[in-house]
Formats: sequence, structure tokens, C-alpha cells
Amino acid sequence: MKELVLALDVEDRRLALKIAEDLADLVDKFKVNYPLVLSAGVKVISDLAEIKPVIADLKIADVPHISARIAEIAFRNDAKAAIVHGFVGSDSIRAVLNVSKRYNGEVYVVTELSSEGGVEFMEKFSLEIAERARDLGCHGLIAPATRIEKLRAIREIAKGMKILCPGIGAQGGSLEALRFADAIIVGRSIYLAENPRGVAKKLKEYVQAYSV
Ligand code: OMP
Repeated sequence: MKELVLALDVEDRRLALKIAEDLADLVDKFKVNYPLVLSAGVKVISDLAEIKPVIADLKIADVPHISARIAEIAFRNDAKAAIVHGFVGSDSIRAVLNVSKRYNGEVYVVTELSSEGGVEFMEKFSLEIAERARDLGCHGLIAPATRIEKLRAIREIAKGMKILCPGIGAQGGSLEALRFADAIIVGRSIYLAENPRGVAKKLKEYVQAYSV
């Protein structure tokens, strides 16, 4: 079954929890990023994890010992998964993976950013990053809904891995990404909508339709 991941990129703890409660029956996981964690504190991960599994999107991109400590803080606070940048290389990815194993957690590796800037540097290496993440035993990849052909190529490499796909809606990517992705990550199109439940419900229907 494919999944809908809500990117909870708001800055207020109470608002985040309210949106999470309101949409809990329509989304499969929450993803938290710096705007929320830096504003509300890391404990917000545990609070949200009581509602649905949380992916800690701290886009870890540092030397191995610091990458490991960042991952440790996320998993200690009940994150189910952590996101690490792929361009950092094997040693830092391995350091995060080692921490995840102690928590039975998952590691997702960013191949290339879904934004325009993702083409400048990251695109040149994203297929190699996907191969490396696969060979290291990572659980999944983050790949762009904004570049479907690249997503298709990453899907070929990512045998047995999950692909989470951001960029739908506000960034111009289309739901066609669901042909190749195991989950879509959607933020603004839901939490800034006049009727977030209505949008989430529609997206969930698409996700289910592509799951059969
Ligand atoms: P919206 O553009 O509002 O749907 O948000 C997209 C979410 O996905 C944000 O939390 C981004 O940080 C995240 N994201 C991308 O947009 N592009 C990427 O290439 C990778 C991510 C990510 O790692 O989640």
C-alpha cells in the first residue's frame, strides 16, 4: 500500500498538533523539518509520534560523529525514520544507519533535491547516490516528483527500497510520481489549504488508487 506523508512545516507546536490530530485518519506518517523542530523543540517529535509515525527530516549532512549524534537525538525522541543527505558519502550514511539499528529505525537518503537547485550539482550524482544507499542497506530514498524521468531511473536502481517523493503541488510536481514512488510527501498544498481535510482526502484517494 502506498502512503501519504504530511510535511508538517509549521512553526507552532500547538498548530502542528492540531493539524496532526485533524488529519490523522487521512495521512500515514508525519514528516518534521527544521522549521518545526527549531521552533517547538525536539520533543515535538515524541508528541507527534503518539499520533502517527514520524520521519525526522533533519537532512543530516555532516561528518560521521556529528551525523550520528543528530540521528541519535531524533531516534531517542521517538522518530521512526531519519533523512540523511546522500552527497555526504558512505561514512556519514553508515554512521546514521548504525544508530538507526539500535532503535529499529529507518534511514532515507536524499538523492537530488526537488527544487531547481537540485539540478545544479546533485543531479549529476543522484543515481550513484541511490546505488550507494541501496548497497549500504538503507531503507529508502527521497527522489523528486518534479523530475519524473529521473524518478523513474531512480526507481530502477532502488530495488527493494522505498521511494518517498516530495515536490507535488506547491513545487509543480504531479501525482504521476505515484507510478514510481511508494509514498508522496506533501506539505503546503495541505496545511495552507482552505480545507486541509478536503485536500488530504483527495490525495489519499489518489494514493489508494495507485496502490492497486
Ligand atoms: P511542500 O513543497 O510544501 O509540499 O513541502 C515539501 C516538503 O518535502 C518539505 O518539508 C521539504 O523539506 C521536503 N523535501 C522537498 O521538498 N524536496 C526534496 O528534495 C526533499 C525533501 C525532503 O527530504 O523531504
